[in-house]
Amino acid sequence: MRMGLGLPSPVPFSVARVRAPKDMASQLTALNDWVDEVARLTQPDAIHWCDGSEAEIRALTAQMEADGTLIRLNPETHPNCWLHRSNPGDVARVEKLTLVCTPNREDAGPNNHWEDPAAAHARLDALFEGCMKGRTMYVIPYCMGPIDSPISRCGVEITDSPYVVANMRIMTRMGTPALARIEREGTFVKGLHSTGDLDPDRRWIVHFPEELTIKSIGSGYGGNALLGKKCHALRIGSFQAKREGWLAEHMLIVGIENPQGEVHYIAAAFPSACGKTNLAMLIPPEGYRKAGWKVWTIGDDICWMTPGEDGRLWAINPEAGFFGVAPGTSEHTNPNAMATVSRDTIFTNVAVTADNQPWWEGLPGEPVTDWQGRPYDPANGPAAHPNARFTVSARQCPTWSEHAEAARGVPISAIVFGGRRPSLVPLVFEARDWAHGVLVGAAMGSETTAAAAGAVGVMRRDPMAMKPFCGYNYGDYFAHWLSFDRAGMQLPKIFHVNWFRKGADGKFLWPGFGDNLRVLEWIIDRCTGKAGAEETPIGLLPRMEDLDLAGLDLDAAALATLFEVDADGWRGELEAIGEYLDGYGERLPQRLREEQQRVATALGASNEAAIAVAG
Ligand code: OXD
Ligand code: MN
Repeated sequence: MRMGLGLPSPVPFSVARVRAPKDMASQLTALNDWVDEVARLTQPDAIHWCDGSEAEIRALTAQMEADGTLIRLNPETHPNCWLHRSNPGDVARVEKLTLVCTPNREDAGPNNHWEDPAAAHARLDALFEGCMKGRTMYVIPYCMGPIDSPISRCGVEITDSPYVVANMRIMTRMGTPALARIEREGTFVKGLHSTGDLDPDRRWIVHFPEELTIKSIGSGYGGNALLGKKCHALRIGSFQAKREGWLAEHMLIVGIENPQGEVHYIAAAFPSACGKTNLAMLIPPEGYRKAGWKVWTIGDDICWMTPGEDGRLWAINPEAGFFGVAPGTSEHTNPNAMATVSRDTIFTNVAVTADNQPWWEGLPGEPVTDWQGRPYDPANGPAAHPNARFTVSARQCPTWSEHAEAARGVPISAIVFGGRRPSLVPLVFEARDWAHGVLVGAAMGSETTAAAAGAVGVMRRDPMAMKPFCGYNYGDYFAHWLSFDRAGMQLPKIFHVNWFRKGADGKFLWPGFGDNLRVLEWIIDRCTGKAGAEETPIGLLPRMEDLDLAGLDLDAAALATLFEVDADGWRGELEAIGEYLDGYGERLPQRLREEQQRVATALGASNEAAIAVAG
């Protein structure tokens, strides 16, 4: 085997090793042995250990430009920005090919696709055999979370995709410092990835939580291939979190600074492509801006929370970048994201304009080439793929908070759940206590989006927005959430929001985006005891006077709908929630069932068809 660089000359790599550095070698035997074992199986032409340096990424980018993996975008308008066109059949996560393999099937739960671990290893290893012939194998040591945070965890991804290396460099703390931490800790998550032949019939994303191992083959798409993200930080992470007493969640983290200079951190779970990135970078409405409100971005997708000595939940964003959905992102919806992606960004499956700028639906201007590289023709569908993405360092965001690097994380004041619910679910309500909040999260539903392969716009239950990401039985996961309600804890309050309520004309009733701050203000004021609320069987709702609606162009009928509690509709919803929870059988904690029954009973006792709170 040639242990070279696998790069076309004259592009030099400053660091190329066939084993971890000598001074670390004794502690890194397990890593070296695993790399040797993978190399024997996959038979790459060359092995490259990634150090994360500037020189390394420059060389790799030059190589990808030379072979067409990356196309340079307009350097005047978008310096150091690149377009990657994926295989057209490989554009999203594929849930039906994503498995959680625990020795006991029940431990993976009905929420996961399962296979016996030994059988899965054998089947996957047969696919990996010789798959890197003619390719370079990259070894990527990475750290999820600030490099010196006790909440962070490390992993090593082995991949044959330079595109994955370039993305992992943005999305994680990758390279030499991560290798040093692995040496100190002696433990890491093993992730083996190959794009294979991209044949969907030979595509699998397989997790072995008890072995802290991931094997992914046949896809180069972010959620399937950047193994630090969904595979490690959520599926394996949630399993580790349960074992170790913390939470790994599909949540953004945003800091809201009020005019008095106090910052409250909110962690919010929404299913994929439901606006987490927009909320994490929200621009306050003008009146709020003038009054001195500010928003600070910690993370837009994943949150690891652990109890601190003070009993509060402290959170880090394990990621270092954003892998955001491009379509719909614009100066109107998210100016901060637009500023963030104006340089040093990898765009995947976007369209391009005549002057070679990235383009997607929602932007001004005209595309000339679609995401597949064809001349743009509306008859072929959208110019950009609906799940087109940008990969960019979080530090480039104008609202990036330096507390994103804080080793102990940030204290969470409120947890918010939300989904796309065109009917029934009011704009906002507060759970009356932690157990009720866990039920509210467990009962979450949302319409599906283009972030995963399959039908779009279909309502499905997505507890805590973790349906595609919970690495173990949801019944045990709900029990884990409930277990935080214990002496000594100062738990955040839990809320539910619905930005997606529609009127009879099918249009959204709530303006959303920056105006969501009006709702967040009420949430924060509830946490500090400053705002009032009205009790209803489904939770606490703001009264009109509790929300700042100044300057909003909303008619009385829209407001009434946004805050109505339709008791009949909710009785049906509670029944459906009960049936859904029953699917977890014996693993469902009794406490959650009791909570569902408590709310159902309260609704049953309310004779009115509609409970008016908007008075
Ligand atoms: C994502 C997703 O990419 O949730 O964040 O699909
Ligand atoms: Mn996500």
